[in-house]
Amino acid sequence: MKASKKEISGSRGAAASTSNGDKWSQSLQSVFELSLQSQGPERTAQLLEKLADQLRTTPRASAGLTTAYANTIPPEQQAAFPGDREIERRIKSLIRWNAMAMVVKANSTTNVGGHIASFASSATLYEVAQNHFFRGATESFPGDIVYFQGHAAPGMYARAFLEGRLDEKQLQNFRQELAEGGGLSSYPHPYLMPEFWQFPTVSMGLGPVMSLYQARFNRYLQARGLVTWKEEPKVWAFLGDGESDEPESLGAITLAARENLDNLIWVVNCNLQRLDGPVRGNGKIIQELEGLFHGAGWNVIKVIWGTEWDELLKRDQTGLLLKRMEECCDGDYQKYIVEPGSYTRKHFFGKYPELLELVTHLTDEQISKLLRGGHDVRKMYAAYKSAMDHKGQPTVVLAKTVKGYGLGEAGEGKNISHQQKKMNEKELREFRKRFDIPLSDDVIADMPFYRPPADSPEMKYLLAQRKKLGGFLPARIVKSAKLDVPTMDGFAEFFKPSKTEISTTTAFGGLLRFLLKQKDFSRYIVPIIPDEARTFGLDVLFREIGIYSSKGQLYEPVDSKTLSYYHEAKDGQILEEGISETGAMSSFIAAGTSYATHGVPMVPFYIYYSMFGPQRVGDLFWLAGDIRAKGFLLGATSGRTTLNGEGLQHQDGHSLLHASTIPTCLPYDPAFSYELAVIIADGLRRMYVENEDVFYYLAVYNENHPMPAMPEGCEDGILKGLYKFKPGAEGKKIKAHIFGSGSIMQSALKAQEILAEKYGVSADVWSATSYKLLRADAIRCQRWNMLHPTQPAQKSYVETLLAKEQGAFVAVSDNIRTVPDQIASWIPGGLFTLGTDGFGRSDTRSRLRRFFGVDVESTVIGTLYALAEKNLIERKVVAQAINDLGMDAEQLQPQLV
Ligand SMILES: Cc1ncc(C[n+]2csc(CCOP(=O)(O)OP(=O)(O)O)c2C)c(N)n1
Ligand SMILES: [Mg+2]
Repeated sequence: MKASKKEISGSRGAAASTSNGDKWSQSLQSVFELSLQSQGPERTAQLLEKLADQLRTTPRASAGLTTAYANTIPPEQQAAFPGDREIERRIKSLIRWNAMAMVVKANSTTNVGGHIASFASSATLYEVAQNHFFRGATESFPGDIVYFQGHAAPGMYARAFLEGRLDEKQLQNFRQELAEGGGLSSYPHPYLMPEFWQFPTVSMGLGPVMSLYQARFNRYLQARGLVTWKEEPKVWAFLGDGESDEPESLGAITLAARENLDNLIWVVNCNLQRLDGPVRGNGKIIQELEGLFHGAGWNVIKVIWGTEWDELLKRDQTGLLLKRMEECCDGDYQKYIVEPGSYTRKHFFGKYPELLELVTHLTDEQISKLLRGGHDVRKMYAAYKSAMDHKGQPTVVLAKTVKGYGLGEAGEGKNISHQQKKMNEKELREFRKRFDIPLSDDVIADMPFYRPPADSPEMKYLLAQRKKLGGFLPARIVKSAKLDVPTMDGFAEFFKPSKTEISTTTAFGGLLRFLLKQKDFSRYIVPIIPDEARTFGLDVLFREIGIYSSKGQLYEPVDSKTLSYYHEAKDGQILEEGISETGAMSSFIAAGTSYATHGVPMVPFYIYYSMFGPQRVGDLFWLAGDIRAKGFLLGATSGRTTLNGEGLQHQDGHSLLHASTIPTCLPYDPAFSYELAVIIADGLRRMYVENEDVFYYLAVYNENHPMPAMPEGCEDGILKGLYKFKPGAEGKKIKAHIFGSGSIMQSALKAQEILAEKYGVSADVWSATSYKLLRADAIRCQRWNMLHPTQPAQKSYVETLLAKEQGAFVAVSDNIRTVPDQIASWIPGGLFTLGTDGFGRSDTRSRLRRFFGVDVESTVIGTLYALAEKNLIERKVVAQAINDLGMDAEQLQPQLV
């Protein structure tokens, strides 16, 4: 197809102004070279910077953070591709086929879902890395750390199948993990496939942010001398362009530049589409991301065009091709994929007659096959090589691809591509043809998986490349390593009564400092704080163990003369994350999985403002379970009424419930120092000696009160979740039981006295350290009993413990009632619960506790009411108590709906 004469003459203006532009560009180039010669590079840089500043303040000038819509690496600077392109193409095609077949097969008989289009677009991004860059773990190298894009999981399974690591049965059972013989998890889940996946990624944004903190944690481990690597592993994160919209994806990228994390490489698969449609139909996501990453101080490598475009760009003397590339928006580029080559000729090249001229030698078919950079192994290799060699900055590779590449009519570049999981026979045949899959017509409809014979060139090549690179990835290899943790006896000093009244937060500070003094153990501790150390009285640690900073301390801190000055050090132990709970939680996860990632078990203690825990970053809490993280999370300033002045957005009465929802999390609500000590001592044993993959959530409070001595023999009860702390007065006929926890234990203890003195009730006070653990145990028994109806029933711990107790049972806590109610079904005669449902507000503790109904008086009245409900006392006694204790029956209540 040729452009008409009229069209060519009509565009002279544009061409003329471009050649004018060329002259300017040449003049500037010679001034630049002259300046370099006479003034030197530094002075030239200053001059250019000055000019750039002027440009930035010129109305309508660009911010100067983006470059042309072209590949960052020009062809002449491209590292040569060292592989065998043809064999790699064949391997990749087989992986494409198996990945597609896995999803389509699963959906032919079930509705389990799956994705084809994401991996179809990123196959080359992974294959180049697998054949040439990702290094597996060896004796002397820890292995590169790779965050695989969640939706590309079928591609990773398909490769592992060729590698002989997964069998056909497993592929057959993709997303059917409960099927006979087991199956493959939908996405990367180390909890479900602990020998395969290392990092969960599918909740978008979490992979990217974790990778930043992982790369920084690798530096921390090195700086503290906990690892010595001859070669530093790279951290690779693969993400989608749509995923970049998540605040977690981009919100912390400046950290990587600030910390000079040249051990970090991000690859953004810019297929221009997300789930519903284009990522930036009216703009260009690659340019937007380039500007952002440049602004954040990253090295940016754009891989937009495949090799065939080099020739066209070279031949284009007018500059119009680049201009045309820049003026099209992503919506246009998507259309060029869906439409035939003739459309691209007409609408892309056809805008300028000179461009039509440029492609007259190409057929429409050839035009439609002009590749995007992310599908060209040579371009991707050059980009990765450059990223690997880059020093001083993290690198992001922005690779342009096509969503659903190769799916043709079934979903290439279409808005429905993401959801596509079925293909008809015709589409399967086309796919087979396009990728030369050696399967015959009569089997194609069955979509058999295909693995070439072991002695085929493909298999030999694939295995040889991985062998050269040290082994397979992904792979999660846990070398069991025990820590020399202090035993329970070692904590004896915390089992004694405190000399003064203290809070459980202060008690924790003491415990942490004690642990930091344990010779062979202390170096494995990672204290993590998001800008709140002073709130928790932990600022003393600044001087004692230092705050990690890759730069040391380049200034004299204003408080250098004080005892706990702000001490930053290259080998500092504290990770002071600033105001980023997401960052701090990512560090917790990096440290808590170090036992698996690096074979170095680290013990994170992440202490933070309770309200900004699971409510703020709950998805990362959930992920901590999936990734099998270990460590201690401390929700400080816990309790809706214990933290009093801060009000509605700060007062937390529900984190314990959130934490209870995470299967591998052990949530505790200790009331006393010794309970905290017992829980931490046992946690260290379970996680770092028994190697259990669990983590702890501990609620700690800021209210000072006496810390009693540990009663004899209560350790087991503390750990299981309930024990009798203080029996009620003897010689009283009426019996009750109050479960207290956290700071509100104080209400229970005072209520116990009043009940005995004024109302003749003997109330035992129990410390309920973990309702979730009690419930978990009860549920286990209940399910067993249900399924073994004719056998003697099992009895849970809580049922056994309370079996002989009489009277009424009451729970009181500084959390919503749902926390204690978790065990209500197993309490003899039911449980009456007092809690802090509703929004917090600022006031004194006593007024707040009266308002919510968890103060001493409310506890007394609640206990009497529970007794009256059981006809164990008369109702008028309750009314009398309301009167005696000055309770306003019509007082303001927390609003609940
Ligand atoms: C936090 C979160 N929100 C939503 C989703 C659902 N989701 C799965 S894939 C997807 C689109 C992904 O687009 P993109 O990041 O561009 O990846 P691509 O498949 O195009 O490579 C969405 C919205 C998710 N997995 N995680
Ligand atoms: Mg996308």
